This record gives sequence, structure tokens and C-alpha cells, in this order.
Amino acid sequence: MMLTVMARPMMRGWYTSIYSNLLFNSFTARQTFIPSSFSNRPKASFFLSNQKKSLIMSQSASTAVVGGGDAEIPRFERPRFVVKRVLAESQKEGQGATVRRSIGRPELRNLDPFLMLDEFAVSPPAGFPDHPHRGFETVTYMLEGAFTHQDFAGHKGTISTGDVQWMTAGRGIIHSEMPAGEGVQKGLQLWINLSSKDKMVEPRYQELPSKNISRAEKDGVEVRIIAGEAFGVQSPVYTRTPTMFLDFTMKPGAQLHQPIPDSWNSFVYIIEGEGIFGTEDSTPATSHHCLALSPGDGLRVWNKSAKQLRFVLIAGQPLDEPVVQYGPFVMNTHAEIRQAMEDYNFGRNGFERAKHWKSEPLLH
Ligand code: FJE
Ligand code: FE
Repeated sequence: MMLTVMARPMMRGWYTSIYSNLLFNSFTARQTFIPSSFSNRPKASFFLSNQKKSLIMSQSASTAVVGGGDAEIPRFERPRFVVKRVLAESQKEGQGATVRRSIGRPELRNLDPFLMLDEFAVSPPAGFPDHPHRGFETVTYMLEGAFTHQDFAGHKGTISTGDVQWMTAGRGIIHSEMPAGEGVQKGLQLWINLSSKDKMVEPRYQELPSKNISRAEKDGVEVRIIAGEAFGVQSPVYTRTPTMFLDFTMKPGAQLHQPIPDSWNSFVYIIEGEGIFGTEDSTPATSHHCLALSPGDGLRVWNKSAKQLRFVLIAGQPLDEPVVQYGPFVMNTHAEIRQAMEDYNFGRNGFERAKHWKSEPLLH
């Protein structure tokens, strides 16, 4: 009896066949404990050359000038600047799928509470067939095309261009995520860690169709507010780990001053065009680059190019807890990881429905 139960979930499709690949290669098992994440320590200057340090000094002086005559432009005392710029190179994931991973690659770990950001571009029959999650949230934001998800609790849905699915895996989810149309379907998937008190919550979905996503526009800058607040407009999404997720489109010549809570970690991922981030004299950054930002109270951006610039700005309150990740399970201790694998294998503690579930094939 025990054996059949144990064997079953381990014997299925993609997740089984590349199980070890999945667990060991794409996400090296990690154990990280950063007692105090980089954003809430002045020690971040540790990342900086002397040249950059003098830049910070001159920035504070110029801040007052920028905010000077216009009460509407937030004035930052400590504007954030780019501490790391990384190109998200393509890699194979799932079953025949390609992703550009930024957060989660070796150069960009420890952006507490963020575990992974993948820009995916997937055509059928490639995709992400039945696989589990425990201990964190996945946010899927469609950029072009559509994806269908199905889970072991009977949830089934398709998200299309501009839609968001905010999934709290909590104690356990098994689902498939597959392209819903012919040709390339594109989007972003962000993994946000949950605090120890939330890791075993009941799974939950928040679906945000494009038409319900708040937008605001000001001086050549348009923002879609997926989580958090911008230009005085708030998203309805509930984030267990306090998170800001903004999608900005800036016209040529536009400028932006976006406040970010001081102690939060933050980064930018560029989708299209080129922009200047942090300090006005910095080298423009282009699509598929991820920019990790220093601590500070806000971000300044300039589009000095002739084309539109589109990027996401993501920020979150660090959890400051140990992180032990084993592929799709993210917990605080090795014992909890062992427990997660046992629960998954035996169909217990949230994985009960694993025993009798398999996603329906999609017809194309
Ligand atoms: C996963 C490998 C994976 N990025 N982007 C290991 F590929 C996945 C996984 C995804 C994923 C799914 C979508 Cl829709 C978009 C993704 C990785 O499903 F969960 C593990 N554990
Ligand atoms: Fe998934």
C-alpha cells in the first residue's frame, strides 16, 4: 500500500523524467541565511567602488534640485542606484521550454524575499507539466499570448496578455502550466518566498484579468499596478509577503520618480527599449537585463532614447529567515525539506490529492 502511494507521484511525465535535473541543475539546492538582507544595511556600499561612492555624495546634492520647484515630484533623500546589472541568458527548463532567468541565477541570489524571476517564451508542445510547489508564491504575468494552468484541486484557467495569476502555493500545490495557443507565448514568472508562519497556509489563487489591473498615467509614463501603489493608485492584490510589482511604460523623453519603501529589496527587469536607472549619467540598460538596486527611498528613471521603454519594478520586504530550497520546495530547514518530499511522495499534509490527479492534455 505504502509503496503504490509512494511510487505514483514519482512516476509521472516530465516532472519525473527530469526530476533530478530539475532539482539539482536548474535550481542548485541552496541554503542561504543572510541575517540581515543587503538592502537594510548601509553595508551595501560594500558593493561599491570608490567612484560609485563619490557618486552617491553628488546624488544627494542633485536630488534637491530635481524636486525643487515641483511639489508633485517625490524628492528622494537617498535615491536608489544600480548595484548589479545582469543579462538573463536563455536556459532550458520544464519540458522543452526556454526561459531567461534573472533572479535565482548564481549572480542574483539572495534578493530576499525573491527566489526566481523567469522571462519565458514557450510554444506547444513545450511547457511545464504536472509539478509540485510548497512554501512560496508564484506570480505569472502574461506579456503576449496565453497559458493554461490546471491543478489537483480542480482549478483550471487560462491567462492571456496582460493578465496576472498570483498563486500562493502554501502547504502544497501540484499543477501544470502549458501554452494555450499556437506559436510563442510569453510572460514573466516571479517566485516570492513566504515567511515561516505562512509557508503551510492553504493554497490560494488571486486572478487579475488585464481589465481589472489599475493603471495610472502621468507625463509620458504609464504604469500598470499589479501589486503595491504608484501615482496614488493601489492594487487590490493581497501580498502575504509585502511586495510591490509595477509595470512601467515610458515614452521617449519621459522621467520617473517612484518611491520604494526604504528597507525593501528591489530590482528592475527590462522588457523592451533602453533606459537610464538610478543616476542620470549611468550607462543605459536594455531588454533582458536585471538591475539590482541599492537601498534607498525611491528610484529615478530616464528614457533618453527614441523608443518606448518598458520595465517591471519589483520590491519586497525581506523576510530575514534561513532559506533552504530544493527545486520546487522552499522551506527554512533541511528537516522541513525532507518532510516536504515525504509529504509529496506519500500524498500527505496538503498533497493528499496528488494520489489521484493528472492534468488533462490540452488540445491544440
Ligand atoms: C519549476 C523547473 C521549472 N520557470 N516560468 C523547476 F521550470 C519549474 C517551472 C517554471 C516555470 C513555469 C512557468 Cl509557467 C514560467 C517558469 C520555471 O514550472 F517549478 C521547477 N521546480
Ligand atoms: Fe509551477
